[in-house]
Amino acid sequence: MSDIILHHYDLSPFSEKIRLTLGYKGLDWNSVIVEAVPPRPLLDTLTGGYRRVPVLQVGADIYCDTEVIFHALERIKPAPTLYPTGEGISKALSLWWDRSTWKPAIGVLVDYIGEHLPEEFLKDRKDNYLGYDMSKEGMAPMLPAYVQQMTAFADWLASMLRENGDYLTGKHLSAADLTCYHSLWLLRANCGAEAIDAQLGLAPEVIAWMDRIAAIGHGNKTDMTPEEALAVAKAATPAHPGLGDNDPSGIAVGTTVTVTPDDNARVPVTGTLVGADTQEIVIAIDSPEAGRLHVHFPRAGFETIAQSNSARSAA
Ligand SMILES: N[C@@H](CCC(=O)N[C@@H](CS)C(=O)NCC(=O)O)C(=O)O
Repeated sequence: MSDIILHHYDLSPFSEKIRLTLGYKGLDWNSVIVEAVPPRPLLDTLTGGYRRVPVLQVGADIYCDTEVIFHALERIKPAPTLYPTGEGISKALSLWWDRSTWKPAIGVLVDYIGEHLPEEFLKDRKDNYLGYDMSKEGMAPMLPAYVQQMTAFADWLASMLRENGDYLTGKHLSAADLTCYHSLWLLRANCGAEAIDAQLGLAPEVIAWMDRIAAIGHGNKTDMTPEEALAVAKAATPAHPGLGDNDPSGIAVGTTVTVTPDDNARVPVTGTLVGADTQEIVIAIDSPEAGRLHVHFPRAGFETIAQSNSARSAA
């Protein structure tokens, strides 16, 4: 049985990035479908309360956020690489796309399907995730601006594809392709490809690139229940983080910290620092249900605050 477990739901575009990554790397994986609206008590036990989706689990190691999930899958199976032109360009493009297009994409999406979104979904997204009202009426006043933004950014994709080849950073697919694909996938899948292609003026290069990415597929998955995933975590021992005591702000291993996303769903996860470097932080959490787990986060886009005072002395 594969060690890789993805907690996700079908309509989640951030999950689609990772499903495609699993397909691209030819990895077998276990699929745990979670509710689109919390509560997700078993997933909360695994993450310490991080509330976004997807989450990757490998035994007792839990990876929160697609950036650190990319990295984990790259470690598990280095080839084909997600960083054919280096990590910097892929990560920078990914962060730009996710941060700049998420709200505009939601604005365009709800213009098409907003009336079908249940009240409890909208309330949850406003109160606990986005912090704004994503109903059709709530987003409508800014719709022209959302279309303008998406169109501008999609043009940049076209320019990259014209200059660089089949993929954004060159001849080979990178993590940036999977990221920049996902919100356009969300729109085309839910609103109709023809309508979105016309509204956002998607260039033929962008449409052909999306077709190439869609053709990757999701690889070989096996369904798993949340209870089975929890049992896997409980039976496993976390891997050595292998990052050392290298937090750039001087927080020492052994310190109690909170790790919180800096954009939305700002729920702090509390644990003991077990490893950190400039790109990743790993904290240990303990619970009777899952035993000891190591929870991994990227550094970009997250804030780590020491709660106990055991800062490393500056070298
Ligand atoms: N930066 C995060 C963003 C993840 C994210 O926003 N995911 C959406 C689903 S596509 C989400 O969690 N929505 C709220 C929820 O499902 O609870 C990542 O890259 O994983």
